[in-house]
Amino acid sequence: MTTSFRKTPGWLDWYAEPSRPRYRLPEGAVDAHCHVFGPGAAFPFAPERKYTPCDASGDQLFALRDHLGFARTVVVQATCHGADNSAMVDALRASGGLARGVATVRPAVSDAELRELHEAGVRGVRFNFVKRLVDAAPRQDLRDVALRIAPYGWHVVVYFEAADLPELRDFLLSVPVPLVVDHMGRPDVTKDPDGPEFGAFLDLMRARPDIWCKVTCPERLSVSGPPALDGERSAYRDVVPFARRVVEEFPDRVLWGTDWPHPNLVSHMPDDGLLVDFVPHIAPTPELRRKLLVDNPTRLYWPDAG
Ligand code: 0GY
Repeated sequence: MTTSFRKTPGWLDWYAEPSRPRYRLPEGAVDAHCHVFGPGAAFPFAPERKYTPCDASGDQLFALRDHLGFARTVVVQATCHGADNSAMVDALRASGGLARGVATVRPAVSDAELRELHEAGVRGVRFNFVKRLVDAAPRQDLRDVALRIAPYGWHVVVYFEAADLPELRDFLLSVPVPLVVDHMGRPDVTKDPDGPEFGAFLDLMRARPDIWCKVTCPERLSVSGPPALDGERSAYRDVVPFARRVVEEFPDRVLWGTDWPHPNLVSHMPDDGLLVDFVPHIAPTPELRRKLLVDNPTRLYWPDAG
C-alpha cells in the first residue's frame, strides 16, 4: 500500500528548469545545505510535521548538483520527516560517498543506530528552534543528544531566528561539540548590519572558534526580493552586507548551500542557477570563494578527502 500526501495549500514546488549559473563553481564545491522530501510514497512524512511538501528525491537532488556544477552535497534532515532519517539516509547511500548528512535524533537513539547513521555518512544532528517548524524540545534532551554524538566527532547544526538568540545564547555556548548556524541566524535584513541585533550574532561567532555559519538563504531572508525578469542576476541585495560581513570576518568557518528544494517559501521559488550567481557578491575574491565552497565544507564533512 502506498501513502499519498496532500501538499500544504500554497506550497511552491521547486524550480524544474534552473538556469546554468554564469559563475563557474570551483572544482570540489560542496552544496552544504539542501534537503530531500520523501518521495512520500516511499518515505512517508512524519505525523508530527508542520507542513507537507512536494516530493523532492535524492536522484532529483543529485541531478541538480550535477547541473549546477557541485561535486558534493550535505543533506540536512527536514522537519517534515521528524526523526525518521530514512529518506535522507537512502539518498546518502545512493550517492556513492558524494553526500554527507545531518540527522534528527531523539535522546533514546541507540548506539547501534548512531553507528549505522555514521556509516551511511551522517556527521551531525540538527537542533531546530524555529517555532513554526517544530515543537520545542526540552533543553536537557538536546544536551543528552549532544553528549551521545560527541564520541562520533559529529557537530550540531542549529536553526533559530535572530529574535531568539539572546535567550538561546548560553545554551548554545554550552553545547560540547562544534556548532553550525543555519542561515546566519536569520537576521532581519531591514535592520542595520552594524546594529545590535546582527552584532549579537557576530558576538556568538566570536565567542567560540568552533562555531560555523551557513551564509545561505538570500531568497528566504531578502525583503528586496528576487532577480528581476530582465536578466538582472545580482538580486537579494539587502542580504549581501550581512553575508559578506560574516565571510570576511570568519573566512574559515563559513559554508554555502542552495537550500533546495526550498521549503516554505511563499513569495517566490528561486532559480537555483541564479542562487549560485549570488555567491561572488558575498565572497568577492577567488580565495574567499574557495574557502567557502570547497575547503571549509570538505574539512567539516570529508576530513579524510585529499
Ligand atoms: C530550511 C528552512 C526551513 C525549513 C526547514 O527542516 C525544515 O523544515 O529547514 C524553513 O522553513 O525556514 O533550512 O530549509
